[in-house]
Amino acid sequence: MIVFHAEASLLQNPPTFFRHGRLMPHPETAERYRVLRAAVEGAGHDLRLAGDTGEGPIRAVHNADYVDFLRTAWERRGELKNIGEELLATQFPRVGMDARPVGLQGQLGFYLGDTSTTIRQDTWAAAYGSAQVAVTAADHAAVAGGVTYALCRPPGHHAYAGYGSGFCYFNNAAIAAQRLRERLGGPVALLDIDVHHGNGTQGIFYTRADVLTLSIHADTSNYFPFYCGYADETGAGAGEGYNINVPLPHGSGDDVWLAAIRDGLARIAAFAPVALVVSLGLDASAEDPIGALKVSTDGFRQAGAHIAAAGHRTVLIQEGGYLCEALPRNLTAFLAGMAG
Ligand code: Q9C
Ligand code: ZN
Repeated sequence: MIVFHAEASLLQNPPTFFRHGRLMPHPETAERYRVLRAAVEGAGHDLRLAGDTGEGPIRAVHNADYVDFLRTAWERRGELKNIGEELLATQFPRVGMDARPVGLQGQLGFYLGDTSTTIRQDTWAAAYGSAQVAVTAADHAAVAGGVTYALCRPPGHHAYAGYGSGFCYFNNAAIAAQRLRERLGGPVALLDIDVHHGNGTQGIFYTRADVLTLSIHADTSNYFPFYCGYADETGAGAGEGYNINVPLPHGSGDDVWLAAIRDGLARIAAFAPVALVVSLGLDASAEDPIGALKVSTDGFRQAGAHIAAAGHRTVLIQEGGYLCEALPRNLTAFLAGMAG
């Protein structure tokens, strides 16, 4: 399988984040890229560096003011006193607080949704490079068809049009889906099997009927992203009926997860898309350090086989999945399942 990647994924390596009253190791590290890349190299896949298509494909999904903020925030750090290695929001707007402040501290809360998603020296370079991996994979798939894997890092599916959150800055899967939509002219489906609800992706396409979004995830009533991910979120306006959420009970294993994937693929087949984008989180693993489901390595292999059997032109976008012994073998098992 052709695998696109970018060395920029080695940048922006947050050591810690503040949690439960202490500094904890940050799960979303550059080491994830090294481990996932070594896994696909070891499995004999065809690795290629992503190209650079500029900011156009990013701006097709994200608001211009958010893109500009992300590019310039670190350079603006002199606006704040005594700044350390990262810029972190201290206030977040609530519903009804809609004004965009001019100063950097207020904008950090305006453009970043939580305290685990910060701005560091190389955040822009890493997020931009990750998005280019998604665009390159989509462009390849638009021409060649088949299955392409985009080894994106940092991940993307918690990023909305106007702000980042959940370790995500640019929504790589949404960028790929929009690119395929433009290049192929037909409807595109997005299947998100990361253990976390794909809330950013849902938000980006919520009022659109031309991109079907379907997320299978651990129930969010006591799990990130908490405030959405429920089955009654079905889309709005022209998009009514084109967003599907499948929350699963925590601790669910292969049977429940694979049944949800099979049902999801049936819904997607009925939509008849010209391309499928898969938000491929590997954090549904039983061994994932921040996961909530119990999917096995063979479960990932079967998931790949089911998705391949659906027969769509497919772009796989790497999302979450955190360092543990099973992480590299779950990726190679999924890709082996896709390859048949
Ligand atoms: N103990 C993705 O998988 N909560 N994002 C962190 C850590 C945020 C996950 C809690 C989880 C975001 C792409
Ligand atoms: Zn996740």
